[in-house]
Amino acid sequence: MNDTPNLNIKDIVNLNQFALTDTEFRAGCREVLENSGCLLLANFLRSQAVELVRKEALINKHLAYYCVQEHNVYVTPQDENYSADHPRNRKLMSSKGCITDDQIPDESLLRTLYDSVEFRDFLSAVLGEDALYEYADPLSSINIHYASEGQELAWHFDNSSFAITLLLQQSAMGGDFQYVRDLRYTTSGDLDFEAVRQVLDDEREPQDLRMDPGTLVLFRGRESIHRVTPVQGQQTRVLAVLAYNSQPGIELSESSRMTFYGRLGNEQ
Ligand SMILES: O=C(O)CCC(=O)C(=O)O
Ligand SMILES: [Fe+2]
Repeated sequence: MNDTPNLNIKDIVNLNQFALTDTEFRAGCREVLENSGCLLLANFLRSQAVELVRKEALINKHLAYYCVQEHNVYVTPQDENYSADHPRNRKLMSSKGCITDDQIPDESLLRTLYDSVEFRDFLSAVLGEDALYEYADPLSSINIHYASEGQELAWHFDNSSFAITLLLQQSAMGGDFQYVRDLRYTTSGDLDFEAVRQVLDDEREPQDLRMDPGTLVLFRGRESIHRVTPVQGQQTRVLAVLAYNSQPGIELSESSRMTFYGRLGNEQ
């Protein structure tokens, strides 16, 4: 027997607090995202839903692919015009475990939420997109990230213009999401290397978002440098990433899939 009850969006999201279809609520969320680069909705998921999805994620943790990646903050190849310790090139280490969309059960509440028209329309309105589409490859739409003791995501900018995450389990200490707003481009359009250097050398205080499980985060990760601090303690930090595109038919690049998942998803 399937022990996951057949739930829909109203059983998953706290709709009393977050009126996803309400125009004013959407406009308020959009304003916060535009003004701060980040929208954080605590208690977005109902506690029963968090518990179900968290348990499901822990059951599947053994499937995770672990990658350790050396990267600069732009996640790009080195630029020989700058020295190795210049902010453009400085090498940082990140590590995490990840399970992919095809490893998430068909009946998962995460999938119900990801596919929900009400939720997608809400996200589109807040992000200012006409519509949002799932990834065309079988791996990249819904991911679950696991960060165990000592693991961290070092300072970086994302490739994608927005990110949507749901924290499922917090670590006892560390595992904080931190960001500094508006760092990628200066008004003149240049990369602001001095500001990045200050962040890397701990000379600039980041925003620290230590959140509770069930929190939804929308984030403009291409414009704001961010990281997840090293996890401390035995409890793994578990986070769902809901990835969408503003165009249909897009696959995550083969090189990114190999780096983050260790496979392409079309083998067998
Ligand atoms: O784990 C998080 O909260 C953020 C993840 C992130 O920045 C990323 O996957 O690029
Ligand atoms: Fe990121």
